[in-house]
Amino acid sequence: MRQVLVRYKVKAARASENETFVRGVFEQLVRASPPGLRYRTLMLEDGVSFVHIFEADADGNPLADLSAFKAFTAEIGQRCDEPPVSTAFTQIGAYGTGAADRPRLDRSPMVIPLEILGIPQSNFVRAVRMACEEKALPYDLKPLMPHTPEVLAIHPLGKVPVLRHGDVAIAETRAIIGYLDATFPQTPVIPKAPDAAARTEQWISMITTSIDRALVRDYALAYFLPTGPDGAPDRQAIEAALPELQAKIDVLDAAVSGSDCLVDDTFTFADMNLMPILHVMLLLPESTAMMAKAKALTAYYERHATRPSFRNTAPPAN
Ligand SMILES: N[C@@H](CCC(=O)N[C@@H](CS)C(=O)NCC(=O)O)C(=O)O
Repeated sequence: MRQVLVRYKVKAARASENETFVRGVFEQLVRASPPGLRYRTLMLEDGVSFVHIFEADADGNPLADLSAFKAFTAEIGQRCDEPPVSTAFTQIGAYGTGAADRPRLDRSPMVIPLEILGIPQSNFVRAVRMACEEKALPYDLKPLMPHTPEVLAIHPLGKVPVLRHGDVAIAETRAIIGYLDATFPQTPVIPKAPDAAARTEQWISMITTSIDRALVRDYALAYFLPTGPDGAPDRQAIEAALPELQAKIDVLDAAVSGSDCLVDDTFTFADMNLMPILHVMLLLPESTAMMAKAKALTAYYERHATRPSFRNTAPPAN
């Protein structure tokens, strides 16, 4: 039998983040149910000292295979004022520990289902779904059109996506992403380092405003929501959109010509915001021709289109 006690003290500002990571481990443990393991985590009354008590019947560590445990341990050193110290121990006696050993999951944000409301064809809905996939967060998709009553109950302008998480309801893609990263800190989709965070925000802002407008609203929607005679696309609107379409594709091509992602080599929410838009561009003739000439942007798209988060969120074809 292996019995180990681990103690450490986290920075006050990171205590709730640490608690969320720990809750994530217990949530996954309940589902995985590895045999021969008894494991408890205690937070001391100072709110920053943690003690983990680990007992395994066999050698090895059944926690090591859990993605939630990997996420918990990945940056623990950076969260700590006093780093983890492990001590082996021998149990002399125990009484009535069974019920107390059971994790209390009722307050865990992981056990409250995440619901994304919005049609899967929406590039913004897909971006939020990609973030959930990258963060390994299970979610339910409710494929609602904009302006339906359930959407309007959350977004006063009726736009999708909106998010429901228990009593919490949030509108606007960037606000949803902020909530997800704060509530589930594993695999942040907005980097923590100030410089990388700011450059990610810079791209999110540009994509959500100017780039989405030029590529999706003014160009692609002229095809998908046609307003021309006999339900045909409005050719005049399409022609009028082409100069800005080309200008924005040029900007994006330059942005990824020297790096793997929009922000250095880290796949952030800026990329998750952009990839669904590029997918739409490759469905339409003028933008497909422009993409073919934008070599760096095409290579960027092809590189990231293989990611499970992108493949698992493909909208239905039609
Ligand atoms: N600023 C919003 C934009 C979302 C948006 O434009 N969604 C589209 C679907 S891709 C929509 O709901 N359109 C309906 C409308 O604008 O009334 C966000 O970032 O979430």
